[in-house]
Amino acid sequence: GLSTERYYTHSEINQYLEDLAKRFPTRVFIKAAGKSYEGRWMKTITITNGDQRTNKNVIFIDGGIHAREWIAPAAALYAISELVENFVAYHELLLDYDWVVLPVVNPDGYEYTQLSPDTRLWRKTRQPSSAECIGSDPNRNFDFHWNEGGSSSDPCSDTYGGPQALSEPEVVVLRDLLHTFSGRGKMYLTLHSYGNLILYPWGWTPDLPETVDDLHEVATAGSEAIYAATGTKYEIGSSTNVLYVAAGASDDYAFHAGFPISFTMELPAGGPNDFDPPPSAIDSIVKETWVGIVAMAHKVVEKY
Ligand code: 0X9
Ligand code: ZN
Repeated sequence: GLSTERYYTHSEINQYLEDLAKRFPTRVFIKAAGKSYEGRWMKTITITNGDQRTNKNVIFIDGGIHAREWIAPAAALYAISELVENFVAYHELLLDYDWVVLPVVNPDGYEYTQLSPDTRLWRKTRQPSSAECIGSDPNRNFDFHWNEGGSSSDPCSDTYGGPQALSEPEVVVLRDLLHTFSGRGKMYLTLHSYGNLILYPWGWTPDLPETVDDLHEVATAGSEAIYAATGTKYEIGSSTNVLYVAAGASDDYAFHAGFPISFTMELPAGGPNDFDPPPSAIDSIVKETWVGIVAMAHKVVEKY
């Protein structure tokens, strides 16, 4: 089973996915969606109830767009472990829905942050961005209102949007994946840290989407469930209004691509630099996050 007592390496994460597929071959499918710049496989896991129905609705979760936000892949893995290893508890959430999870969108960056304390706070990809500097911010690199706010044009900055939209291979992989669910994709959830926020579109403009009431209702279900379970408070609202303008992010892209519900969930901070909850804190954070995800999924299943 999954350990919530430590952070996994990227290869351990891929190995965990493969092991699940071996143990539960009728319900779990692995797809190699593409490769990162440095050649690491980006694998998705599709979790079904095994009824072999195709064209079900889809809930898509990713984590690890930002390298240093280790709690995000950990929370994605916990979601996977619950849905697969404890699946009788989630009967309704798998009846008309498949769940697809990409636990680490930026595996090169994730591995780089695990190399040494000096590299622990790396955020970006690892593709050279200029003669001097490495990496673009994958969450500024999607081709929707790209470079229209909240991105830096300095290749050495942590929020460099890239030389052009979709310059990062990992972003192309995620973008292409999102399009394969067009029509079926009902909720897109991207896990980040930190801040205790459930953010919905838009992140490129202060204007709110027409369907803001639906977004707010589903987000509220998540924050209320978490508060009831642990007393942790999450703030909800549009990315621009609650946080800041940041165009070219995956949540706006997924919403624009047809997911009616699209959230960035900023998980709790921890550790000396806020991006490093100690291993002893993983278990409670990922369990609490899962409570919120389940509540939001129930709302989605009821609405769509
Ligand atoms: O800035 C980001 O990419 C996200 N925050 S983080 O601290 N994890 O880097 C927030 C993204 C919110 N969504 C949009 N602005 N579209
Ligand atoms: Zn982030």
